[in-house]
Amino acid sequence: MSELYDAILNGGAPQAAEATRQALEGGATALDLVRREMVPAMDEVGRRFECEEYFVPELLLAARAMKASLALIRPLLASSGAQPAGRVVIGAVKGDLHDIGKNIVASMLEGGGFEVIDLGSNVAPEKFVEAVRTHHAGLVCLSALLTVTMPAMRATMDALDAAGLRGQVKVMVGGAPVTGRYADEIGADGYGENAAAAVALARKLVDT
Ligand code: B12
Repeated sequence: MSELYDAILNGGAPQAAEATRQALEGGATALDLVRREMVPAMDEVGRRFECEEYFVPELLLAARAMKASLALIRPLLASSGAQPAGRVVIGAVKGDLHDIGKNIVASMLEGGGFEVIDLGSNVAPEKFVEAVRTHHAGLVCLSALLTVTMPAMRATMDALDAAGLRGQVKVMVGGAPVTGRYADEIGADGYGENAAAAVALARKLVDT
């Protein structure tokens, strides 16, 4: 693993940005860095958290380092002005502050040619409804990392339904505790395990 992996694991934001710059200059692609360094580093952070080697402060530092790197990578993943493949509203559901995976999905969707409206984290159902209306989005992506925030996905589905928008938007869900079965249960149109799967599924959903 490279310096970027270590920088994220050690929570060094300036080091992560520098390692990202160097790797890009050395010819690495943005996608390579996400897949081979950033996601594995956050997986390791998660593992250390689970076995109590890391605590919340370390998580926050790692997340900050990841963001510093993502800020440099994001523009490279975004498409170069071609006709958008579709318009997507994305956010982490109400109560959920985890936004790293959601940010990666958003960046990859941009890289896949979608126009992405990122509502951030802790997004209330009515905010999703408002954004779909305002931006005439064809796809909504909901992210949840906590089992206790998964019900907010269902609440968001219900809010879209109550607003009469369910017929015009597809909904895709994801996040570590979310499963395909849960997606079916709440009536979502699809579930993606990771950012690459999210892009493939988004393409499929906007085509149907
Ligand atoms: C970083 C982190 C934090 C950071 C978040 C910083 C940030 N800005 O995001 C901080 C410190 C804030 C945090 C806080 C908490 N956390 Co936390 N956190 C994590 C950790 C270590 C990593 C998450 C992460 O970023 N993973 C890396 C990314 C790349 O992966 P990902 O998010 O899964 O996303 C990928 C896929 O899931 C998918 N995906 C994600 N979203 C979507 C959406 C769609 C539409 C699609 C298709 C795909 C998709 O694609 C992504 C890219 O491949 C996880 C452990 C883990 N291993 O997951 C715990 C974890 C999620 N946290 C946990 C907990 C308990 C908490 C706290 C309650 C802790 C506390 N006691 O305060 C709080 C809750 C805060 C809140 N209200 O949200 C638990 C959740 C347990 C559960 N099942 O409910 C975990 C699993 C740790 C654990 N084992 O205990 N956390």
